[in-house]
Amino acid sequence: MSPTRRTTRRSLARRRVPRAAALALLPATATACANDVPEADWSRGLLPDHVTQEGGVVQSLWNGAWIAALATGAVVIVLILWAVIFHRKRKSSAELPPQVRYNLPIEILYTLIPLVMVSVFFFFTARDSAALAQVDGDARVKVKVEAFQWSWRFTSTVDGKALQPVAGVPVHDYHEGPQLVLPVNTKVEFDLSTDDVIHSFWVPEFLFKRDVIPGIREDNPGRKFQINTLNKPGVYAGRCAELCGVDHSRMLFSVKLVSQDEYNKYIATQAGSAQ
Ligand SMILES: [Cu+2]
Repeated sequence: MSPTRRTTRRSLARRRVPRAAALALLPATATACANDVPEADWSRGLLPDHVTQEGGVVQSLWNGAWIAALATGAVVIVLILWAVIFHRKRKSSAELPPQVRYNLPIEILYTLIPLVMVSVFFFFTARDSAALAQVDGDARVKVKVEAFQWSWRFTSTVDGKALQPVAGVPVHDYHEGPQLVLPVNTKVEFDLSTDDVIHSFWVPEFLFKRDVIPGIREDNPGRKFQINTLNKPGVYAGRCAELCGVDHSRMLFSVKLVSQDEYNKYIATQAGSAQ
């Protein structure tokens, strides 16, 4: 290579490397800028930090699934490389390596191993799904969630007394949407309903979402779910996760977790206007 060509290449690389680096950083910075996207963290497998006990169940299922998937992937890659390296056709001879078609023990083995793996995945998924779908009915706070095109109405009932409903309009920022105030360290039951189209109730920090489907009767267990809030006060973004029309993306709300004391003060201000 001539010295001039080498310099051109080097300067080209000098120009391209920072550009590539900037491009690689783009997803990270984009995440940091968007104000309603929870901070991603590799230690949690990119899930947001959960604020409910149930979120902990999802997080551990997620971690377990990744560990199992990566372990499976590693074993498969090692087996492929082993076959490719040690059992390839040699250039020196025209003969094929020994063929193992219709080898019954091997076929039984590679039927049984995936069966066992799928059973293990199924067991943990079914166990955790059942736990997440569990509704005891004795929650201190019960929230009636009504989804509509394109916002939400939240009506909390605390110790049997209904508070004034909180309803919103389509907004660009979740801080401006309707706000559901909930106490920390409390069991909360949700009842989801809608009169128009399918929506989906999603608070990323709950690590949970549930479709809100019109025409589902009140006694259908699919309408309800419960959470146990952790002691993590803060304001968390919520959104509709089912494309439901032109202002779907503006169907934003927030959940504010407050201390028990603060919640009791909040109830006092809301109770007077309750119906
Ligand atoms: Cu919607």
